[in-house]
Amino acid sequence: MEQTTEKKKRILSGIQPSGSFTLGNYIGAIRNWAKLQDDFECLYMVADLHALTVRQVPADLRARTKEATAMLLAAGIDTKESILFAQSHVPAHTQLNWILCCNSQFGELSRMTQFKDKSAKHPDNVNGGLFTYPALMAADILIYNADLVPVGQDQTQHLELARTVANRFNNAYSPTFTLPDGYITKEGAKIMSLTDPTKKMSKSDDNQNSFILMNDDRDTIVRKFKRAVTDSDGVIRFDTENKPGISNLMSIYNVFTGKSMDEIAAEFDGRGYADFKVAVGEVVADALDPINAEYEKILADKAYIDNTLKEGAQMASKLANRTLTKVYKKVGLYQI
Ligand code: AQP
Repeated sequence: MEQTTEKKKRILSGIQPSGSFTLGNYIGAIRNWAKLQDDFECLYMVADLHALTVRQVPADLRARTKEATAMLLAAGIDTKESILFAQSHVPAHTQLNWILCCNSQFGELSRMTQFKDKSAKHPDNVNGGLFTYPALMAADILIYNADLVPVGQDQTQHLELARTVANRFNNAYSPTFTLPDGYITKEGAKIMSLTDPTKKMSKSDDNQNSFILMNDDRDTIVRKFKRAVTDSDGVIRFDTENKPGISNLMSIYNVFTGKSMDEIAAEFDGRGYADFKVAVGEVVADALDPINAEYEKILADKAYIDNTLKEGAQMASKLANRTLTKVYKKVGLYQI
């Protein structure tokens, strides 16, 4: 009997160890990563090199790379199914980055809104890495010939650039890179800051109350939600334009309970914001508590973490070096 084995599509995604992971990172990325493992061939990367585009305290960056790995494992990344590695452990990324920099145009890189935003946020450190970040991101994706890249809205411009550069390279030399598509997950809602619900919740925010960390304890989680900035009309209704704070809390509650916005509005009808905020805090803590317990166990086992990263880097390098060798040959670098 003829057997048809359809090859799984390959996914690449990364997260910067630029701070401890927030609830935004969990809802928008990590939670989905675990689910994608069944249907796709997944490569997940702790993007330590990308984190360097903003000044980092070396000891903190080192510690956070280890913590990030432990958290990803605790949140369900299974190394029997997926490849988990640190970006700097696979040198082919930076090697391909150079080739792609030489195939990216100054004008294209100048148009990237993240470059403009981060330059404005760190005017004293508008470095070359920040400018060429999208070329490194393109290298991260193209080196594995990833078919799909789960991205938030903030990353679609970078993904488009990766496609442009891949296409340019394929036309200039010969077909080499797969053109990656964005993979938008249904539940990848953008979670907003608790202190300014018009801004994205970000791990590098200076205000500790603006975010929930995945490893915050229950009391901290509930306290932060109690303080969340909302509005004064006292009605629980989903309206991102006029009620961004309440709508953000409703989105979070929806993710963990599966209840629709109408059901949430009905559940808290006439009960006031205080009750609702505590309820949101409780469902978030219920979801994060078991992950945290696992995280603490894994974090205590340095050998396990190091071994995971080592094996991940070996497997990723094998795939990445294959692409890099082809690329080096095609652009005319002398082979010995
Ligand atoms: N608030 C958010 N809501 C939904 N998804 C989010 N992501 C980040 N914040 C939210 C998703 O998390 C993944 C990893 O992000 P990253 O580490 O590459 O950097 P980022 O998007 O810049 O995340 P942060 O937390 O805002 O980091 P900093 O403060 O260092 O810039 C991505 O898939 C992202 O969409």
